[in-house]
Amino acid sequence: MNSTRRVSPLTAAIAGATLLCAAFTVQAREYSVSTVLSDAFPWGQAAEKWADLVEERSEGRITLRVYPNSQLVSGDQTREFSAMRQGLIDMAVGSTINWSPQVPELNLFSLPFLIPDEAAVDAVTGGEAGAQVFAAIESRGVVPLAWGENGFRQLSNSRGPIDEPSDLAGLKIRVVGSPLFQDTFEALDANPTQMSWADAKPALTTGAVDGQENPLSVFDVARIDQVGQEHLTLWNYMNDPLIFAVNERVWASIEEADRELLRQAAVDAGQWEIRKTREEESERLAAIKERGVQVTDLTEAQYQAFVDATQSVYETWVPEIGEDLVETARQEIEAR
Ligand code: X2X
Repeated sequence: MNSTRRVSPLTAAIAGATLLCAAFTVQAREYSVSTVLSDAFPWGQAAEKWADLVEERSEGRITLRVYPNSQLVSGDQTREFSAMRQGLIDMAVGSTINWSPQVPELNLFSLPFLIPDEAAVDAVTGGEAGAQVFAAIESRGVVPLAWGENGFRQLSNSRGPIDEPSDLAGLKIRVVGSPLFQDTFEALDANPTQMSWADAKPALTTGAVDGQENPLSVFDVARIDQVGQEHLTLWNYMNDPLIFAVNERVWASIEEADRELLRQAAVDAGQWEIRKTREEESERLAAIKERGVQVTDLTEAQYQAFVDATQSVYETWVPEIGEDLVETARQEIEAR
C-alpha cells in the first residue's frame, strides 16, 4: 500500500508562500500611538522620532503608526489614558495634564509654581519623584517608558498685559479639562472654562474666551497671536512633561528584546525632543515678539504675588497627589 500522496509543485509553492506569510505576520507588527499635537509641534515630532527609531532598529519588523490630533479619542484628549488602559490605543506620547484625571499623582506637575525651571523639571522626572509617578501609572494598567516635554506653560490673552493677579479678574481663560486648572484660575479670580485643544482655537477666534495658557512652541506653531492673543505673560507657572507609554497587555505580548528596543527608542526620542524644545524656545520667543505680541516678564515681586495667590490650590491638591510625593519632589527641586 502506498500512502505517499503526491503533491503538485503548485500546491507546494502555495503552501510555502502561506508559511512564509504566516511567519511574516508573526514577525511584523504594527501598534497605534496616540498624540494630541501633530508633528508640526515638538510633541508630535517626539512620537515620529520614536516611530523612526523603532522602524530602523527593528529593521522594519515593528511599525508605530502615529495618530495625532487626539483622533483615536474623537478629540477628547482627557480620555486618552482610559482608552490606552482599555487597549483601544496601544501606545501614546501623552501629557501629564491630560492623563491626570485618571492618575491623580500626575497633578504634581500642575501645582502652580512648584517647578520653576528646567533643572527642577529634570530633578523631578529623573529622580525618586519621577520613579513614584511612573509606578503610579504602572499600577493603573499602563507601562511608562520615557519622558518628553511639552514645555513651560505661559499665559496669553486678548485684553491687556497681565503682571499681577488682579489683571486676571473676570477674564475667561480656556484651560485643559483637568480640575486642578479650574482651581488655579479661580484662585486668581479669573473665569476658567475647560475645553479640549480641538475646541480652543475656535473659542479664541470667536472671542468666546479671552485667554489661554500653553507652551511657547504651541503658541508659535498654532499661531495663537493670529486669533487676537496679543498679550503674553512669561510666568513659567508649570511644566507639562510628556510620557511615552504602552498598554500593559500589549507590553506583556512583546518579547523581552523588543521591549528593550522600544524602551530605549522612547528614551532616545524623548531626550532628543526635550533638547530640541528647550533649544528652540528663544527663537520662538523672538518670532512671537516679531509678530507684534506684547510680552510681559515678571519682576520677582510680581512673580511672588502669583505664587501667594495660588496657595489654596496646594491645600486642595497635595492630599490628592500624595504628601510624600510632593515632599520628595520639593526636596529634589531644592537639591538641584
Ligand atoms: O490642550 C492643550 O493645551 C495641550 C495641547 O497643551 C495639551 O494637550 C495639554
